Amino acid sequence: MNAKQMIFRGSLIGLLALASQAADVPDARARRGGGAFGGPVELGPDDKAAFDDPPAGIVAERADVPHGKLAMIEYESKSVGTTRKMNVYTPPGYSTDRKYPVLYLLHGIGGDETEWQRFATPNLLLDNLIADGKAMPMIIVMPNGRARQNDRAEGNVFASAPAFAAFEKDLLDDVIPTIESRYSVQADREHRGLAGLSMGGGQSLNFGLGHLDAFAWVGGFSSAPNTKPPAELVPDPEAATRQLRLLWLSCGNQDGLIRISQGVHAYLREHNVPHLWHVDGNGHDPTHWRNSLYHFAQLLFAGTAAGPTSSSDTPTLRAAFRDCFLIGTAINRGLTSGAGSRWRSQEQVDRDIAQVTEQFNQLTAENEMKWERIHPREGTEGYEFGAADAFVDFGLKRDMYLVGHTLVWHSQTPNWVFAGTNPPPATTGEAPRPGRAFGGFGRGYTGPRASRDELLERMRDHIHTVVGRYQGKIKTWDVVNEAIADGGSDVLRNSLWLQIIGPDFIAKAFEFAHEADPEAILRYNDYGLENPAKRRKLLTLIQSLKEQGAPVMAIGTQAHLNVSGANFETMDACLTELEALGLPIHVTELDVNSAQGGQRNTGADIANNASATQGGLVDEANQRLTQAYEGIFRAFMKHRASVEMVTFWGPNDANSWRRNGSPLLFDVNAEPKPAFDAVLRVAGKK
Ligand code: 9MR
Repeated sequence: MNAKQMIFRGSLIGLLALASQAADVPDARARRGGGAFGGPVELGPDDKAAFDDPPAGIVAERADVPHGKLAMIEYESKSVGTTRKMNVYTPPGYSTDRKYPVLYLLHGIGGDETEWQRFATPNLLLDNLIADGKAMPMIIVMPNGRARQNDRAEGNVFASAPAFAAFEKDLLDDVIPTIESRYSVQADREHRGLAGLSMGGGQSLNFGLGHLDAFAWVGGFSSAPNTKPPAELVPDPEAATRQLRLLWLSCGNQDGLIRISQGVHAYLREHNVPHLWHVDGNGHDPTHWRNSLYHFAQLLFAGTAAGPTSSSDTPTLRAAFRDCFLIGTAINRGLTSGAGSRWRSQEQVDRDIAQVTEQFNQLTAENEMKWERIHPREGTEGYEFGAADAFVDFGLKRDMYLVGHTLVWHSQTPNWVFAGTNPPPATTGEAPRPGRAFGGFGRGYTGPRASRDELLERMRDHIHTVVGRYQGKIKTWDVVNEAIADGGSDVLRNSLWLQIIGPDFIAKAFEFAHEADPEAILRYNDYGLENPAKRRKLLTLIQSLKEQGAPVMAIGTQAHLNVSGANFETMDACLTELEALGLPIHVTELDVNSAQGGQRNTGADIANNASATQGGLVDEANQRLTQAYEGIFRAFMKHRASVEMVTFWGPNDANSWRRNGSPLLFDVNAEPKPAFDAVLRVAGKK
């Protein structure tokens, strides 16, 4: 036996000891504090809980809720050559008039097809979640993961490890076909999940990630050392990113096998494969497994036509464009707090959240990370992270790709940032605009100023603190926003950043952001790039940034459009030229204003917004909006090799900065408009 095998054997013996203990103790709380086994636990900064512990009573048998059924069924396994058993849960009201998604749930080394039932009563757990509207009706299949003639957990359980590997064939060739022939199921990868505990966690990662054509939802709960090395599990991170709907990894921080999951997490993080990493306070025990199933089940199948948040059979943008680009929305604290307000009732907020969860796979912080919000006062005590943290939690819980907006901007930057002891020049270029309502912060400041070095130091501190805090969670940052001048021949806007630091303020911002998170995608973001003159300036700016060696990694084109100018040709021309820069293109703030007042200009400058949404809607607004969206999405699809992300500036009209202009695909009730259907048609899904 070589060293590696010895470690493996040692861990399995640990597992074995545990399995016999745990299996004998129906309530895992009795084992709590039993200490680590399998090795010392070393926790890193990432090893934190993504979810709070569930409330008490998650598996209580409630008289007030409908119950599903559990049935122990038999099947002929060709691969094993025997008749085998599996425990199958069908949800309350199961009917062949409907098709259900299926979760295959695998047990540990000391268990069999009854183990999950003993540890977590998945039937009661799901009955409760479904009744509370937190999980969708699904079938749960609990097979026996020991694929050999005698599949009882008898004798030297350690010796059965190879049979756990052999189960791959039984699962794919016998278990799944049996379920799909006997039950009314949605028989495709989008509606198939695979998860398990301990050895079953390792099996789920090995088989699930090894067969992405069969499973889009994969979970490992305190996965055992049978887990393949991460590079073997995910040899092609890009394909995994594209195909996976959810990859869940969890472990207790008292679990001596946590290094297995930590290793997988580190590799996924390094290769930017989205996944959920949840470390709770348990050991290698049924409490962790039950709680993990509780959280995992709530995420399962979300956003598929049958997802938990889907009130109807509405198809989804995220599914339609899955193979093309990320599709996202900006959201604000009204949504992430989850609470109703004077402007939007609890019911409406619930609907907004459901729509966001169902339709999108990417989120941008609309306002919560702007300087004035996240860093309103000077000094290390001057940061306010609450709302930004809530955004990140909201997104991570939904397994969304997160974008931070925005680090350096002429607007919404508090005056203290620019203030100092140097007298301002006689003329300050851009006319100061009074008042906060028009985003006057920053550019309205006319007092004595900071020096170049002082301002650079403030910028560095801000970027390092904010980007550093969300490292690994926020994947893309708008580093510099709207630095290009609108009219005239100057390339750069005459902002206080430019005046005080000089034109290299942009390159510096990118350098600082890259230092803070070398993995983050850093983008330059601006509006009005559909206008050829402004686009030329952008090309000049990006060339110059490249020459300065600034780590600009993507171009953000906001695309705040008007129905009068939004069409295939204009967007095609815009993307064709942007593409020539050789950088990925992100459409960052898409909306199409249908208000009469908006038809005069294509600016996104906040100061113009009041008039841009006045005058009522243009004639036949809905029809024109539909045509506009159809055209621009055709252009996105034509350029999909370069377009990596399309983000709407709000999920629906009620949540839009231009709500009077009815600019989005969903109306104020979060109901899809005809433009939504047109966009899906472009994707070939309707
Ligand atoms: O939509 C945002 C609105 O809620 C804010 O009041 C405003 C000022 O912070 O910013 C809006 O978003 C802007 C974005 O941050 C940058 N590009 C233009 C957007 C619309 O003005």
